[in-house]
Amino acid sequence: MNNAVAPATEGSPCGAPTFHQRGFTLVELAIVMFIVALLLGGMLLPLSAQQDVRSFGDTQKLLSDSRDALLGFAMANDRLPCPASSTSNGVEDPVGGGVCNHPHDGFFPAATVGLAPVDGSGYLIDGWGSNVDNRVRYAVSTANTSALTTGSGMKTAGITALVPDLEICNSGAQVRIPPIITAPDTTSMYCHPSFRLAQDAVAVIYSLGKNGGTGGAGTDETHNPNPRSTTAADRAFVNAQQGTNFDDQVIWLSKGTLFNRLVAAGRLP
Ligand SMILES: [Ca+2]
Ligand SMILES: [Ca+2]
Repeated sequence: MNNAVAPATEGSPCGAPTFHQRGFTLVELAIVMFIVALLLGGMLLPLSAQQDVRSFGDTQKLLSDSRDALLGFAMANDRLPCPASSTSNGVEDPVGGGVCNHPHDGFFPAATVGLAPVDGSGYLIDGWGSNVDNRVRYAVSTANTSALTTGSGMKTAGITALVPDLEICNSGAQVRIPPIITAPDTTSMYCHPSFRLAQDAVAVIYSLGKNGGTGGAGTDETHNPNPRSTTAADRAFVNAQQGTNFDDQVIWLSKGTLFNRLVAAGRLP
């Protein structure tokens, strides 16, 4: 007679295998949630930063396209367009050019030049949003009694006599008041020569950047006309290092580039 008995399996009176089945403890749940929170936080920050990079890049490309559009307009019309005013719906002011009503504190004339994307009022908007603070700004030189914005004005003045006068400083602290200003001239601000990026620009195109709705009154941004600027509009603009106090995106059209294209197109001299 075989009296051998199969060894009992632990916890299984009838011999079937079982597993320990229990839920997570509160401590374990807390640890898991903590790790998930860390992972989500780590993902959200880069996503926000990625959006900023995209907006910055979109705006840079838009500004570059705007400069190309100015060149195209100049070749077709023998002049640059005047900036749009805050009420002209993206159309240059005045229509037809000549002496601009807002040479240093206007908007890119998207409707006149034919460039998009525009907001509901016809203004070109940057990559940071679609409200009024995202409208692309544009300034043009008034040199040679507005020859640059007057039909055939450049040809009449002569290429060697044209002296476009918009200045770009790399620091707002270096925008200077000339020793002598002939009243009522309010457009003679200039850059200290050691802090000057350009002094012969014919046009400046810029975005107020990510802080367009809140910034603009700092040492650097206040020199680029904006809703919170505390300085009068003038011919000097600032393109400082990108950072917490300056996020405007500024490009300009040099006289060399403009004249080169006009000569190549047979419009000058
Ligand atoms: Ca800004
Ligand atoms: Ca200025």
